[in-house]
Amino acid sequence: MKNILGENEKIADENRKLFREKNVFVINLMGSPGSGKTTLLEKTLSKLAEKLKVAVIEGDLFTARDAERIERQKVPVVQINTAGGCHLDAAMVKRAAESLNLEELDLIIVENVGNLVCPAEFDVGENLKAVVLSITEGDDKPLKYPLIFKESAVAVLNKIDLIPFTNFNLEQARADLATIHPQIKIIETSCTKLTGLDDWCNFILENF
Ligand SMILES: Nc1nc2c(ncn2[C@@H]2O[C@H](COP(=O)(O)OP(=O)(O)O)[C@@H](O)[C@H]2O)c(=O)[nH]1
Ligand SMILES: [Mg+2]
Ligand SMILES: [Zn+2]
Repeated sequence: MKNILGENEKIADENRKLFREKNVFVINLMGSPGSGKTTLLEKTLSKLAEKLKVAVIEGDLFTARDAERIERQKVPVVQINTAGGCHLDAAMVKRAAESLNLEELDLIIVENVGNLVCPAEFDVGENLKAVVLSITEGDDKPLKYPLIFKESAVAVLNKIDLIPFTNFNLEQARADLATIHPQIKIIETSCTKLTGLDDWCNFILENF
C-alpha cells in the first residue's frame, strides 16, 4: 500500500505542476454514490461558466452516463471508466487531462468514483478536495469515515430539502465535522430546491 501510494504521489505532483504551468485550478469532488455530485455539477456549471472556463472529468466504474449528463451543460467532459476500480488515481487523471485543452481552461472539476473511503487516500494532483454528504446517508458518516472529511476543504451537505423526512441531526453533523476538521467550510445545498448553490459557486471563486 505504501509503495502504491508513493508511486501515485509522484504522478500527482507531476499533474499538479502541469496544471500550475497551465494556470488550471483542479477540484477533486468526492462523496458516496448517489450523494448528488453529478447533480450539483449540472446545477452549477452554467453559473461557473459565466466566470471561468470549466471542464469536467467524470470517474465511474462503468458507463458514460454522468459524462452524458455533463455534456448537456455544454462544457468539455472526459469520462474515465475504472472497470471496477473504486477510486481515481493520478495516472488516470493524467491520461484524461491529455484529452483536454489545458491552455483554454481555468478550472477542472474531477468527479471521483462514489466512495467515502479510498478516494481520500489517492491524490490526483488537485488543488482542493471537496466532499458531498447527503442527508439521506445519516449524520454519523463524518465520524465513521473521518479521513475524507479531514482532507476536504469543504463539505457540501446536499439534499437539505429532505431534512423533514429523516432523523438527520444537523447540529450533530456540524459538531462532528468541526471536531474532525475545525477549518472545514460547510455548505448546505438542495439541488432540487436550488438553494445554497450560490454559496458553492462563491466558495470555488474565492478559493480559485
Ligand atoms: N431530494 C433531493 N434529491 C437530490 C438532490 N441532489 C441530487 N438528488 C438526487 O439524488 C440522486 C443521485 O444524484 P447524482 O447526482 O446522480 O449522485 P452522484 O452519484 O453523487 O453523482 C438523483 O436521483 C438526484 O436527482 C437534492 O438536493 N435533493
Ligand atoms: Mg455521479
Ligand atoms: Zn479504491
